[in-house]
Amino acid sequence: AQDCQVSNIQVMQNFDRSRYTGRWYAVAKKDPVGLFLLDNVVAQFSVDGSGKMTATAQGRVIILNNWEMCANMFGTFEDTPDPAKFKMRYWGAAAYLQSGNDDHWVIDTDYDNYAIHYSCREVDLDGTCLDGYSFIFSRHPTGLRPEDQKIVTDKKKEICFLGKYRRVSHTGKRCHKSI
Ligand code: FEN
Repeated sequence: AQDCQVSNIQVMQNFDRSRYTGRWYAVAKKDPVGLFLLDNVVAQFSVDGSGKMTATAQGRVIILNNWEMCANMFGTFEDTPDPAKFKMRYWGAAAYLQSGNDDHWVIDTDYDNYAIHYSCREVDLDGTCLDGYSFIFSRHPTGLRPEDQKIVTDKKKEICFLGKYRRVSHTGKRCHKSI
């Protein structure tokens, strides 16, 4: 059922950004090429008075000379005709963190337990994704509920990233308060 064409990827129907607000723990991630967040990734989504979505993310990074740092990232979202597809401008609180402008698609969520995010940075000549990243989010710091795992596995397959994820640990040097 999947041809791995980025343009054919199904996203969340009738995405409701207000139900998506609040804290999400990254439980797994597929990394892009280049610099990224290592582990202990937590995102916090908000919707402001005018309905615009914004988010912050914290995560651990290791910079030159094996310095462990907590990266504080910020994102603002530009709407598109599809309510589940956004353009995200992002930047870091510290100057050494890379900034950019990525697609930000919500593939699936039940709002209360799990969410699957997808971003393709570079589409190949054949229409598949050459460089992209994805987060599996949970509302629970302990991970996904067993009943959500099959849904998530099926969606990983649909976005052609199955087998490319690493678990995101939330142990050791934590970058956010109260888990
Ligand atoms: C997302 C949803 C919530 C808001 C935001 C999200 C995306 C975050 C991104 C982070 C990128 C981090 C980078 C780190 C970096 C989707 C969770 C904003 C896209 C680019 C290093 C590592 C090592 C070094 C320098 C910098 O720059 N890391 O020496």
